[in-house]
Amino acid sequence: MRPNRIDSTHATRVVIIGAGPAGLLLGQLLTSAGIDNIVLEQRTAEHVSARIRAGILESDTVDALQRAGVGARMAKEGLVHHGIELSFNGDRHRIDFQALIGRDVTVYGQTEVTKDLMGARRSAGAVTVYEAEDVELHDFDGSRARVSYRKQGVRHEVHCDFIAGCDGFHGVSRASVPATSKKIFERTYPFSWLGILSDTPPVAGELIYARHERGFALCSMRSTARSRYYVQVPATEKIERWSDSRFWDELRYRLDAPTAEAVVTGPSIEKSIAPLRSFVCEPLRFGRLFLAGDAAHIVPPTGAKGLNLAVSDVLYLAEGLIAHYEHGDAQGLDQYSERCLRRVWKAERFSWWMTSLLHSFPDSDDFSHRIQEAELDYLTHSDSARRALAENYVGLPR
Ligand code: RFL
Ligand code: PHB
Repeated sequence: MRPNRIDSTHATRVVIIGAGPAGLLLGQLLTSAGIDNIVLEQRTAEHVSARIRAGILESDTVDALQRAGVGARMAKEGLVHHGIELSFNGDRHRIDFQALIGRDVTVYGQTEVTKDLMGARRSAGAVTVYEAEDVELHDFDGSRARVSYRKQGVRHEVHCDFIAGCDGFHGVSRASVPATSKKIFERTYPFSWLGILSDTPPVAGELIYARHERGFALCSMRSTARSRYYVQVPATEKIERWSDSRFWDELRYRLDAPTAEAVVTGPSIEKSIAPLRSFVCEPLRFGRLFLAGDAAHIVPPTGAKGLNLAVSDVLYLAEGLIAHYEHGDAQGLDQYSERCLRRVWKAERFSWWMTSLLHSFPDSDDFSHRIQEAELDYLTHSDSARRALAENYVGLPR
């Protein structure tokens, strides 16, 4: 068999690469507007719908999912949180979003968002090709783009007007752009997050972000019966070294005493390590290719911004594509990159700041340590400082 032979050719308006939340939401918005699209995903549907990732939705993300017609289960099962708590120096300090800015966040797992979007796509009869191998992008700098892929040994090619690169940080879309056409901004951190999921009641009604000399810890949840906990570990850490009991001991060690005592332990049902990174690729548009979500930018998870940023990119992209198809108006697409980047950089700043505030840096000197303490002290005593945290955490306006 010749490797480059094309066995079948199709056409659509928009090829979406990646069936994560960015790709699936874009598909949902385009399908609802009558714009033909195909989603190409390299993994199986089961894999995509089982990945454990984000947990916190900004109120604008909740509204967007509702407007997109995928909010029914989220409205029933999502937990609305009016604030978060910071734990340090043996005490807990609440940041009351409602009192400070009159807004909330919702706890509803990315896994559930993904399942709701997959269900909507199935009901609409829109095409998703799972297990699409060797996806390649062609001619996106020309007058008509193409995407080729292989499925069960058969090579397909799809002709399209536009390609949406929604294939996450390790995807093929950004990698297909020549290095001379893009500028990369990046910061890596010398630590990762070790996370576990367990069917135990959460230790508190709201999330607790803890700073401790041994490292950061986070108490989160997926429901009133399912907890998600994280501890900071060195970037070189191996998951095999973490039994459940070691994890629970380390978590409790990093929390203030009353919280540590209240932790209900149990077997983990998932355990994984995620590296922390800040990353932005500029611009987000290359001719007929648009990057959205983690394909374009990454934030460390401390500010809970990644999924929310992916949703806001997709809203701008869908608006631009709908204006193009419905009114021949190119402005939204032309301004896509600039509009997204303005928001992206503010989320990058906030996520970097939350990370710097709450983690232990192995190379940190006494000066940096005192600055961290002063920042926490300022937060506990200033409404203005807390309001700045609250408005960023809940989500800046689009
Ligand atoms: P995804 O979810 O990575 O989806 C990309 C999809 O593209 C597919 N793909 C390809 N398909 C075809 N061909 C290829 N060559 C392909 N390469 C890849 C992949 O299989 C996948 O299905 O990107 P997307 O859609 O941009 O969504 C981004 C979010 O997943 C991410 O930002 C969040 O999970 C980040 N994040 C959080 N975000 C929040 O807003 N709130 C949170 O509370 C939050 N917590 C987190 C997080 C991420 C974490 N990890 C694991 C990094 C907590 C953690 C621990
Ligand atoms: C989560 O529940 O997975 C979660 C919550 C808040 C974060 C990061 C992750 O900042």
